[in-house]
Amino acid sequence: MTVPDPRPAMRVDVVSIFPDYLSPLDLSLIGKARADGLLDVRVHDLRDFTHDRHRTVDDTPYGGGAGMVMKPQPWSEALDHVVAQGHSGAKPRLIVPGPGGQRFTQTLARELAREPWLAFACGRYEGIDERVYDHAREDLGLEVSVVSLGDYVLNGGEVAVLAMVEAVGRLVPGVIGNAESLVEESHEDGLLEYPIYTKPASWNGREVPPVLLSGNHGAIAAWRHEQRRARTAARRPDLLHASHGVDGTDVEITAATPADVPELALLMRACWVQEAVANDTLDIPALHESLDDVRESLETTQTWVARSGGRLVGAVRTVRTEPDGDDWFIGRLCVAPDLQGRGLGRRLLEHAESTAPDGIRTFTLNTGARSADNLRMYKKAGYRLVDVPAPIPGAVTLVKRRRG
Ligand code: 6GU
Repeated sequence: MTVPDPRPAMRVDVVSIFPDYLSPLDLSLIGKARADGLLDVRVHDLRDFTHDRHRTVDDTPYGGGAGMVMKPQPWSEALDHVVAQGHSGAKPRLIVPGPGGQRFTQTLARELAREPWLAFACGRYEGIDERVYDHAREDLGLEVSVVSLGDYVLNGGEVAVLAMVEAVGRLVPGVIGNAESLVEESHEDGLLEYPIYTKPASWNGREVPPVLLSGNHGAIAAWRHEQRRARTAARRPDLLHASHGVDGTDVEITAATPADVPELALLMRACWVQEAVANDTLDIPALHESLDDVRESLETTQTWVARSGGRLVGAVRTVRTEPDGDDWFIGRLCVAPDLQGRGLGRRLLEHAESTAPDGIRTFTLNTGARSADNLRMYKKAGYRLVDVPAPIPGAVTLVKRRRG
């Protein structure tokens, strides 16, 4: 038997003129977490803090305009009451739901789940007198956040509080038994979830995708990842970070300009640190290129940059080996570490070859003798190791004849 922790993991206070609106917090997982003592949720009626016969909470706006404004006095007394219940200086973080706030996201839900105490102030009508926010911040010393569920208007904050308490509460340790189910979810890593199926395998003439019945876990993982990517692209392209969509085909290759230099230098440093590790040496000229070196190289070579979704994801440089020679040198071919192995390097290589002027008969490049992935890609692209000493220790030279 487990002994319940005497202190709940999180306390939540909600102030509203419709306390009954929050009764769903007694149900389901959140209700169980309350019963188990993991969440201490207390709902307060704002009208209990009025002093007139009609229990008035609103009045007309100064300066005119539509609708009514929530009066400062009941709100300040309600917040004072909530804060007074804290022990030894503890204070809640105050969340005011409203369409004018910062967006409520999984990231914010995670942040709020780390707070020991949250207080929600549900506004109605056009909102709460601005001085209530000042009172909360300046007199009570609360951190105040206005938070919106999305770009649409609700009649009040109560529905939003239900959503936020559910999203935050389920992240509080112990509320959900299987912590793994928290990880494999839409939004947890920036992509939407893959489609899911259960028995029977054939239902009303509709089949479960065969790969899921194959028992091939690698194939299943690859299929699910592709489903997530495609679904996110279709439904929420705004979520699709460059790194998820890039497959070597949706990149744009353009001539590098001085504006590319800072990003280019950073990308090159990242790529050549990787090379330094693979080849166990710091003696690689590319690794030591400074910002100024990269800037100057734009004048002495033709540099190309690959961008995807605005992000610089690869680069390559070309130069005629001898002023009037027939060899085209391809150098500094690099691809962002998270995007390697998707064909982008090959595309940059083909681009570098395609820009060679008439009279070029061979392509030459260098790479680390132990840079296995690079060597494999270059050989597949038709390059052959040649017995020419490379200009750099530990490097090898590869050559390819131009076709036609
Ligand atoms: Cl948090 N409150 C209200 N009143 N309307 C909203 C909202 C919140 N989020 C979107 N619309």
